[in-house]
Amino acid sequence: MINLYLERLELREIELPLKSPFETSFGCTTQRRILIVRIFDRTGASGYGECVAAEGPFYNHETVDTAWLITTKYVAPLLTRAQVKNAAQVNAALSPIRGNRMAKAGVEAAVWDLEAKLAGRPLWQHLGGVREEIACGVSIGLQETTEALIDKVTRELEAGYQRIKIKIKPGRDVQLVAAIRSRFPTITLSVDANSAYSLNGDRGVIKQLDEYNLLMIEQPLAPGDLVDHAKLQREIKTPICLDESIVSLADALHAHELGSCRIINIKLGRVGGHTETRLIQAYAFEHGVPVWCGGMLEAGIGRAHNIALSTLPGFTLPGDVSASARYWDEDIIDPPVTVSEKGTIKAPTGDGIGYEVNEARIEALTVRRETVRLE
Ligand code: OSB
Ligand code: MG
Repeated sequence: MINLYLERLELREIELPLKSPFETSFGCTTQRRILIVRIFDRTGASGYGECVAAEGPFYNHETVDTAWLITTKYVAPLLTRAQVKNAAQVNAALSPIRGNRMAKAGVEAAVWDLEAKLAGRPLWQHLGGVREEIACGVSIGLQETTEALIDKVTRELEAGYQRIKIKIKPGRDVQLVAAIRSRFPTITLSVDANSAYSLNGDRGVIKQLDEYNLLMIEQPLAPGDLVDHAKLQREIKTPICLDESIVSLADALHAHELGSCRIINIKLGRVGGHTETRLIQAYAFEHGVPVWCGGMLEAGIGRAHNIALSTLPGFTLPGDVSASARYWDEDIIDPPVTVSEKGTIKAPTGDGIGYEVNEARIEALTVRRETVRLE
């Protein structure tokens, strides 16, 4: 393979309003602030990444502003010093930085896109993907009323999505699931609590949820509570899926050995990039733990990276990666991501992320920019 010579990193913040507010147990998002990373090599070729840090430190500790600082002040200098020659070296080059995995992942992903483009093949193939089509589900936020929720579920099922996930929080959980189940007794349904419950305080509610034939209960307890998740998993038949708790291969290994979950949600940003994603999926695959790709309300570049990684062998469950039109009036890639009637997305055939990045639209949406040299 040809060597990479990275020349500069260009960071931008764009503002993109969501079509409708997205509410979880930790808060409500109406407008996204999104960091776009573009990395150029000496020949002028470039690759794109999207940093999935949110506006506030509520899903995890990172934010758009911390990711900006970490990227320009620490990630770029480490990358410069390491003189990486290929994308697989970026993860190790950035390992001196603790945490801040979303900041690292935005940059790492851009290098992977660049490398795949230089190699002249789709990123999904470059990463070792094995399927040309990925299975899609949707994540539906908390709604004003139960009727509004049922309406949304109905529409997403009509669109063909293979799995419905709803957000829950204490006080808005069992009755929502019961309402959906009485209307749709057999659909593939799961819930995501984003760490809103505690083992001792909420055992009763979780045991009630256990009676609704859910595909999984995602992240019921706090991110650090692998031991409590293991206790809970022994008490319920529904598989626990961990999201926030798993930020590395080591976490996946510990969670599996403790019995803290039976399913893992992998997010590119949360785990720090494509290299860590591949390590986690390979470990999970070897140990019979299904994985799926989560979402962070990404614009098109992040969505394209999610599509690519979802083609890896372990990704056997429908993910949260869905159509651009569910989020945005107009995405920042061409064509936008679309979903077939059977609830699938076709992996693109073009080089790298495989979607054209709409540079004019990004320019028009940019509110902040900075360029850092990498040589
Ligand atoms: O926990 O999966 C989550 C969105 C923001 C933060 C955390 C989560 C989510 C989602 C939405 O569930 C997934 C998506 O549609 O992008
Ligand atoms: Mg989640």
